Amino acid sequence: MPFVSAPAYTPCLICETSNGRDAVFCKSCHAPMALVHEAIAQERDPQMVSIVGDSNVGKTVYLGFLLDMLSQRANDFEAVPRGAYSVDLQQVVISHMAYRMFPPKTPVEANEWNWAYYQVCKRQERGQKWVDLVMPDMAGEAIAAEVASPSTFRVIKNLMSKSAGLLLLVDAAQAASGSAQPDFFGMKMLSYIDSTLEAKRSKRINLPVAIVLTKADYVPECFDDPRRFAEANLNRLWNLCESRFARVDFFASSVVGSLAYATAEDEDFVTPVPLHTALRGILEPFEWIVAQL
Ligand SMILES: Nc1nc2c(ncn2[C@@H]2O[C@H](COP(=O)(O)OP(=O)(O)OP(=O)(O)O)[C@@H](O)[C@H]2O)c(=O)[nH]1
Ligand SMILES: [Mg+2]
Ligand SMILES: [Zn+2]
Repeated sequence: MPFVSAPAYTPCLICETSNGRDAVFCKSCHAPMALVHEAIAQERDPQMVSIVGDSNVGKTVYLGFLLDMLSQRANDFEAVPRGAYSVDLQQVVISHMAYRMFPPKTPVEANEWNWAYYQVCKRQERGQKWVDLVMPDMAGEAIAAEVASPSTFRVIKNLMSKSAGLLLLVDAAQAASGSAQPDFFGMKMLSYIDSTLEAKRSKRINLPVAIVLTKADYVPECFDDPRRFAEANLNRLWNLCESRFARVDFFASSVVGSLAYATAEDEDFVTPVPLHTALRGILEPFEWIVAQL
């Protein structure tokens, strides 16, 4: 790779395409080039943890609160954002929720996604464990398009092949209501990962996958036993996990304590209004992933 060491060019952290030194986004995959500059300053290869799931499962909300909890040093974690852009997502989510609104839907264009680059430290009895994490907030529609026909969104493919851990978000409320959509989406996602990683048929995939059942406030029994809930309501996904993935665990999460519903006379839809924030099960799946790294 002749360009890599040439000072006028920098390789993208995600897809390794050479970009001009002043490029803001990678010309090939639209990942922010600021990630590269942060990574160079760290002198350590960052690890990617990807948050995937269908549109509207709650990825933006989950990731925003996760980053916020980390920066408030929850559970002996300490997190340092690298670059001001890393704080944007957290800020969008927290400021919307303070006004009792959910944040807007993530745009499908990759250059409009928020990326967070955090140095995260878990204090343990035997010293500290630092991990450099890169977490993009991808749009569910883009993920669905990529899964349906691989390489539509190259950034997603590159991220998946480089991820050290995966958080797969699944809408528990939708699954509990009898819809098969979450189950099928989860299956498609994992079979996409399976083929992207090109693991041998005979061997199970080692990538740690945390399956997060979101909106569990609608289905409280989810918190009691997320595994049992998944086995009963997401049986196809459950079976695929058992046969192809060596490290999987199930978690339930929710960000709201109570909801109200609002509508206007000239509107034919109902908007959920988060009356107060009550975080449950946000940190646990992340903690599990960090322990697996
Ligand atoms: N009851 C409840 N609703 C939630 C929760 N989290 C998210 N929601 C609802 O789910 C909607 C979608 O959440 P987002 O985080 O924007 O979903 P997303 O996965 O980022 O969706 P895309 O950006 O389209 O991919 C929100 O507007 C809320 O109505 C939760 O913990 N409990
Ligand atoms: Mg989103
Ligand atoms: Zn790139």
